[in-house]
Amino acid sequence: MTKTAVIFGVSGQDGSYLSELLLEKDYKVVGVIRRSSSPITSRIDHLTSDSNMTVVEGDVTDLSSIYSIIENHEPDEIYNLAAQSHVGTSFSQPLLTWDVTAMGCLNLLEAIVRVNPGIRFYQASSSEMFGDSFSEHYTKGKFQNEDTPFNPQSPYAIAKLAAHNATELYRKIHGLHASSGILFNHESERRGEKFVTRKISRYVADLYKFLSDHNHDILTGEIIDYSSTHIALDVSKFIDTKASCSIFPKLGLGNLSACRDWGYAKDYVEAMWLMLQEDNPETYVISTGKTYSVKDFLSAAFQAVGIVDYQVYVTADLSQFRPSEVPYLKGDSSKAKDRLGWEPRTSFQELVNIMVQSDLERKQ
Ligand code: NAP
Ligand code: G4F
Repeated sequence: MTKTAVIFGVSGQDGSYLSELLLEKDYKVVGVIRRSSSPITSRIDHLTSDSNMTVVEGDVTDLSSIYSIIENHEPDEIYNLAAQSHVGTSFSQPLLTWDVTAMGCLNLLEAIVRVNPGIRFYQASSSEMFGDSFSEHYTKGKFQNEDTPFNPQSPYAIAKLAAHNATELYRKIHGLHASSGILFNHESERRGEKFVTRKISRYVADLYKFLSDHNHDILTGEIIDYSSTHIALDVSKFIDTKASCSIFPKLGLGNLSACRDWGYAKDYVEAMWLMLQEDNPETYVISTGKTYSVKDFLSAAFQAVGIVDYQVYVTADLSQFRPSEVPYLKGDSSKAKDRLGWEPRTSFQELVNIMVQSDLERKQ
């Protein structure tokens, strides 16, 4: 029988990949978007002609809209991906972050209990909840897993932790099939432009385009034909670094030392779906098990277009440093591997290349 899934947060990075996955699996997908004065569906526009895809307006802070959606569409599964998901922004907008990211989840759980407790529920929890805690003291390994204590370091993480706790509590006290995925950072060519990886991949593509367009002025050595731009092209030997970085605006970044466990979003939405297919609801860490610094990402992204000395293009932007930081994330997703058969498929280098390549194509 055809299943129906409602996705809150369908217009975001993960919402778009999850919609694709569920449509491939012959689900009817009901995607919930917020009312907006301008279009916000660019990530899902390619799906809206599918007869199994419906887009409706709603908001997780508005319980009446949640009731209507559940009553009208009678979903088998609800995925809560809706959030104010930018950690930096949560310091300047803590109350909004709380309302959407914490209360939004509670609203959904309450609606499920009252309308149909049989609906399976996925909560998008976050490795950000671990904050500055890792399990070295507990397991002698510098990684986080389902047993690592949480020590949130931002209003966003506090809100996510409240939602995570509520999901586990409603599982216990109401017997809901409510699962929580503690997902580590996952990126893609659809990543929001304010997150550090996308900020870097876009900059690299813009810089590359600039260097190509201005080859007569700032490139030294042989003038080359950039019309067949591809990622392996080594531009480094053609660049007069001094000249180009004095003309092209630098990339302003905050803390470059933070380490993140970066995976590919397309791999991660599969784990969300797998959790809801299990007989029992659970909490799972989803990660690659490898960690890289922001500096490593910078270096890899610039090298993808053949630029070795990324440092000359980067400058400190004080506004990007956070009042408190999560210094180190590295997840252990053995539980997901054992129980769900889930493993990441995309390496760090592949991820960087996918993102830079996509931004280069967008620029051509
Ligand atoms: P994203 O691109 O920022 O998407 C968030 C989605 O939530 C957007 O569709 C947004 O709509 C929607 N939204 C915001 N406020 C809403 C409201 N009041 N009512 C309904 N929808 C609302 O985030 P993502 O990267 O896809 O992540 C998906 C979820 O996983 C988020 O909850 C995020 O916190 C969590 N998470 C992400 C990562 C990661 O590395 N990507 C890791 C762990 C957890 P608009 O388009 O209108 O803004
Ligand atoms: O890309 P970010 O903003 O991601 P962050 O803070 O790790 O949060 C993301 O991952 C979480 C999972 O752990 C999600 F729950 C959350 O929704 C979001 O998707 O920052 C990554 C690191 C941070 O340490 C930040 O301080 O990069 C550092 N950074 C340095 N310069 C910067 C910048 N971050 C941003 N956004 N912009 C900068 O210019």
